[in-house]
Amino acid sequence: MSPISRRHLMLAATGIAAVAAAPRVFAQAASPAAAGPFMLPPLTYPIAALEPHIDAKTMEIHHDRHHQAFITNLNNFAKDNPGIADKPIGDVLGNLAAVPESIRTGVRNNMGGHANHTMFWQIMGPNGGKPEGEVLAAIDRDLGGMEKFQTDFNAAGGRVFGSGWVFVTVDKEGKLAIETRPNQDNPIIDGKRALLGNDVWEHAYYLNYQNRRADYLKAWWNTVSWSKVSERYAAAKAGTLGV
Ligand code: MN3
Repeated sequence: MSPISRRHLMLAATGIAAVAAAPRVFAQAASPAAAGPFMLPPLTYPIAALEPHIDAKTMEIHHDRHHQAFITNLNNFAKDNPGIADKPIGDVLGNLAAVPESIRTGVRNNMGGHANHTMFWQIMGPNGGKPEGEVLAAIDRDLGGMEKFQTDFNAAGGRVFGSGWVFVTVDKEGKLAIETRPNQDNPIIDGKRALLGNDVWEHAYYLNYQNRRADYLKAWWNTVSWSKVSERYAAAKAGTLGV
């Protein structure tokens, strides 16, 4: 091969790689470790992995921009208030009265958003499987079985007025309950833990579903990774579930 054609091939390959990698380059550039102490957790699956239920563009905007904005805001708060980064998130959000009044609402919203979305990315994934073992037993015992659970969860998510979340909380005995929270509040504020939850802010579904939140809530179940939910359930009972 001549040097010219080899160079041409290399340029072509570089160009293809650059185009394919563009969205992720943005995400990585937006979360440099040096800018911490708070960092955007990377997705552990490809950005298009949840299609057709959640499209890649929604995931990109949601993860790389919305979640990143919480991280950026928290890092700005931490410049003058490093204490908010020294403790586990549950300790900060579980005792908001100890946060300086000037940043209390900002910490509640942005750290809540960070906690909620960290959980959200974690409990989704391709080939999510079905609930089994202890989690399935708890769903049967506390939530009336899968069908009633999903119906009740979707109904609760549909009733959230404006922006907020629908969660399944889990206590240290492993007992489950459905609850909703406004804005970016997380059950951790009250010392509880979210086993799983769905984001019903419009940014989570508007590109694909527009105003059809009920359709999104129904389709979202296809994205739940039950093995991750099982890990979180075990961690909650062991008292080691962070957010
Ligand atoms: Mn969101």
